[in-house]
Amino acid sequence: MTYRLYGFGQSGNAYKVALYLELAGLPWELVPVDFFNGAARTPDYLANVNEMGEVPVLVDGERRLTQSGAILMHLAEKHGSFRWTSADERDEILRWILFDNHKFTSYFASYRFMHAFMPKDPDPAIMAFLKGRVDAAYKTLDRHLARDSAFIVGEKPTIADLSLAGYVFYPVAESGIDIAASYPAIDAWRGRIAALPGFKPPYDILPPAPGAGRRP
Ligand SMILES: N[C@@H](CCC(=O)N[C@@H](CS)C(=O)NCC(=O)O)C(=O)O
Repeated sequence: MTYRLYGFGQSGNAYKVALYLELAGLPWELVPVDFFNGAARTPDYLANVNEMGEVPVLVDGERRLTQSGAILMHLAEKHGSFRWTSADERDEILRWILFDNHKFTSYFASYRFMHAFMPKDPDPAIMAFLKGRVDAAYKTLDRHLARDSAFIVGEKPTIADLSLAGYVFYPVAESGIDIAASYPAIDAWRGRIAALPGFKPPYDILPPAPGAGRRP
């Protein structure tokens, strides 16, 4: 069985799933989504692919899964790679995946999208607000990694790491946020992820969709 993943290169949320599939050595193929030309908003997509109008979507046989966190939980449960080893660890992983979805990925992805991929220049007040939220979330993870462990939950990588790593490998020019300069513990942690066998950065796994914004 070959997994089918709906995604595109600029989507760090799709990258989270693609990275799992690559690192776990599972067979998969991309269903490219022409995102910047509205492909995820068509009536057909909403009715037959994802009612939330989002990528990623993973097709696993008869099942169609959405939400990167739920997909990662499903894959870890099924295949064992990057899985929890106890109920407590599972709770910790879920806690960090929720933090990622609500704060860490969410604000960064919005900021980057407006910085690089919108057709018009963004409103400076909105950018200032988002930048403050990005900084708070990144500082939270930076403190956690500086204090606690090599990976997000313990000394081995789990799906929590793959989730939080969704957006940290894109070129600095896309967001204007230099992780290496501002968040040293995150920078060291992403180096440990990049050292995992089979690792590839986002655009080496997923080709970018055409038509994105005005820069870089
Ligand atoms: N929490 C979701 C977020 C997915 C998401 O926001 N994907 C973006 C692309 S990276 C999207 O499809 N956005 C469409 C929209 O927000 O309308 C996940 O982790 O899968």
